[in-house]
Amino acid sequence: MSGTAEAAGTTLASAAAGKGRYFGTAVAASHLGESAYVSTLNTEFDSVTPENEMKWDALEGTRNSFSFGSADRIVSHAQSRGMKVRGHTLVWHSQLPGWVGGLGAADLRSAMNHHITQVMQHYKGKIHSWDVVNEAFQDGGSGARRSSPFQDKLGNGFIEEAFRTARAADPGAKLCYNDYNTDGVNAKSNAVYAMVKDFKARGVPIDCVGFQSHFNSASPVPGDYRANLQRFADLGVDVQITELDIEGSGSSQATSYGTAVNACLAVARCTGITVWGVTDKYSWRSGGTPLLFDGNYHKKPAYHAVLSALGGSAGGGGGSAGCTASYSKAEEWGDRFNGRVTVTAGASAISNWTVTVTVTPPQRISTTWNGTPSWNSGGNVMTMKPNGNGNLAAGASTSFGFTVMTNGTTSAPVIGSCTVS
Ligand code: 9MR
Repeated sequence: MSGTAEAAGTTLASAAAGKGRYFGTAVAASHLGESAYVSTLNTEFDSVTPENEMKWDALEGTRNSFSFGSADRIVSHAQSRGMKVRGHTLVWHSQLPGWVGGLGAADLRSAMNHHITQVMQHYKGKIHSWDVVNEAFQDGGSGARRSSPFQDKLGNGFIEEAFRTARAADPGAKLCYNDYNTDGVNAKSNAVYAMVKDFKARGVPIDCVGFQSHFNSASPVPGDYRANLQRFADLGVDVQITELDIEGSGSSQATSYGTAVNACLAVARCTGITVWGVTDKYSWRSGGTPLLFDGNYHKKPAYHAVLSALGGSAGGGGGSAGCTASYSKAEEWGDRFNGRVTVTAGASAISNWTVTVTVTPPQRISTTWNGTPSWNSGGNVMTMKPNGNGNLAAGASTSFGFTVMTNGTTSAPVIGSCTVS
């Protein structure tokens, strides 16, 4: 099918494809003339989400006058490269032109349905999933709907109506509800869960739920992220990570990214991951350097952690990290399994290295060999260094091993990127 380099899982998209998932990014039409941006996009990703170009204000700033130019540029770029497109977003309280808020209820209803129909028919057959309704719930503990022209004038039923209109407009597109702060189990995600459950029970057309997954130190990857994705999947919808970014740097950012990717991989109906931009320099919160490529399009430790979690590998070249770490499972018994991490030096010799291994509690690492471990206070993150000297010639490899007591949880460990120290 694809070339040998791709088949080996040397890019995010090819590694994710090996796991039956897509790996996408938000894209801005204004950067499609920048060659480093485009080559990173084309090499690493197989799905795109227009970051702003399909929002209501961009497409229908004036009533019934549609401007598809910028969004079309993204869609045709994607189509020419065989990438999927996520549509974002049809009905949202933000980036909504002023004229919409000025309408009375009956007029607003017809404007909403007209907008959905016109936009979806324009892109019919070209969008794999649409965020039909975005961010309709309030933050905090109330579980209430967020105030918006749609909510305030049409009531709760606007969401259902939007999904029914969307199904009629493009029956081939998956229809998603998308939100943030719904990544773990909490009052807001409980409210979305109740809505999806009700939609499924009553036959309201919904196919997927998007979890935006904007994380930082105040809002880290939740411990019950996987469990939350799974409970939605169990309602009979696909789940997608739609806007992933994690503020931070270095190995802690890398570990968080690995955890997020592993959560998706552990849920059979988690069909793909989209990160919210290609490079830190164009991120909506660039100060937090939340993405996988730095401002010079160099791969960050977070990139290597994602690639490794997806089962891919940068190969012997090592990239900018100086060394790479790859994981394989070895022996397995009823209550435990052995893991092996192979550390490979990059283009230059190295004399020391560090790799983190994170297991999912209640898993515990009981034994290690061929390395010197240290532990975080929770006992689930092991930092491994070489025994004695860590000299490795350019391209040379060594490996260490460990035994994971599953305590009922079989998830694979998350291997942080290899750092030369
Ligand atoms: O990344 C988008 C940024 O360029 C826009 O200025 C902003 C305007 O609201 O929207 C950002 O994208 C948002 C997305 O559409 C919905 N979820 C939250 C995203 C980050 O704010």
